[in-house]
Amino acid sequence: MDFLEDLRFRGLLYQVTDEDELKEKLNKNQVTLYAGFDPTANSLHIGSLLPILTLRRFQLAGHKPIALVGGGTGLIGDPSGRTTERQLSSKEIVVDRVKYIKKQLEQFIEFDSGSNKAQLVNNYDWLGDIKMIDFMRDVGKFFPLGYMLSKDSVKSRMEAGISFTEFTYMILQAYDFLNLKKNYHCDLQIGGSDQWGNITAGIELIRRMELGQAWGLTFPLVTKTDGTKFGKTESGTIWLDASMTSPYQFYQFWINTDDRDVLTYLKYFTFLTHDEINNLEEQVKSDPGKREAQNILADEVTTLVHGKEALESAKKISQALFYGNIKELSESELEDGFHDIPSADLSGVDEIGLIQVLVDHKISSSNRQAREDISNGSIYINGERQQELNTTIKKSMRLFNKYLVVRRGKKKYFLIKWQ
Ligand code: 485
Repeated sequence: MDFLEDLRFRGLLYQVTDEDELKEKLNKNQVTLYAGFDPTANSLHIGSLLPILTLRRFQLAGHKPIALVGGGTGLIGDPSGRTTERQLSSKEIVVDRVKYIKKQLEQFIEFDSGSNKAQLVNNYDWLGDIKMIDFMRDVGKFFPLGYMLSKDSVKSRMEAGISFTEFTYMILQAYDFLNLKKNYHCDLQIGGSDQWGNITAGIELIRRMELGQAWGLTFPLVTKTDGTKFGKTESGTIWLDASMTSPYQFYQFWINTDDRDVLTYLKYFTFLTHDEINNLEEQVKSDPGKREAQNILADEVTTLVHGKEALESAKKISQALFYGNIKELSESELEDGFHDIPSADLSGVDEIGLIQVLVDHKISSSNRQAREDISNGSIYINGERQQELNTTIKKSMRLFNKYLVVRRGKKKYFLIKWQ
């Protein structure tokens, strides 16, 4: 199938310059393309996954991706899609982040072999040495003020304010494209829809400097039907780094996808075929309760980002929490699974009555309720049902010498720790 048509099926085509020409070019030749990632944190997050996977789709179709890390632009700050000025990051911090981000990118795109192996570049390598006067003479002249002011990233900030620093960001990104066109034969830049202004600024600069034609392609911003922000949960951003968001939390994020979003995400974030995706669409319609599409989505994306083993462990934790067989978890699996669950530290307390625990930590709403909960069999300790009203929590009951998992009913968990 035509490559752009695959992107269209997946809902990944938002804006394209000269679509017909680009289509022909992609069908005829190997095209070098790039996407840029600014080092704004120590890890990429699932928002960056879409551009990374799109680079990979291009590579699988025979094209040559360049992943650009913004070691230079990261020192300036892109105003696109932001309502307020960014805090400048220190140079040391940015240098550090670049290292982490490079490592992560290498996980998703083939950098080592093939005629279309990817390249990793850092724009600090060319932006870092630019002389101010030269830059203003050689590049600045191609940027009429009216053109710059008409960009959304600037227009939307006229009220709230924008510094000269962020105002000039688009010129740096345009200069990157120019440089990659000149030195890497890069003809296409891709990015999220917030990048359209910066991408077209580059195309325009290339044209004005008579370096020929270049193309741009954006994909939509990922949204959630319930109106909340994609990639964030109550406990924060979903990062790609396993030490910042554990594979279990990552898996849970995808498993919890709304029925109304799951098809969109399967198209965006997996490499399943159109037939496989269409089948899952049928399943969501005919048997939504089974959550087959969510299961496949979570399996696919977790494997892609964290590997098979981490997926198995994430599923094991999920199962244990669902069925209550807590004792099957290793210490780290238990810690991972209970990361976001209410807890209390009872260090120094060797023994305590079960009823008191239930009342103290509001697991049951009152003394009377606690007794009732125990009698009717809805209280579990470490997965075992407790029906004795006078049960005492003893040291010997602790898992790994420091945890006690209390559950009320099917789902309500509470963790007690001893340090
Ligand atoms: O030459 C370039 C230099 C820097 C950039 C791109 C080209 C980075 C770009 N300005 C940017 O800020 N990108 C965002 C980032 O780094 O987090 C996100 C975009 C998103 C998607 C992704 O990068 O918000 O839409 O393009 C790759």
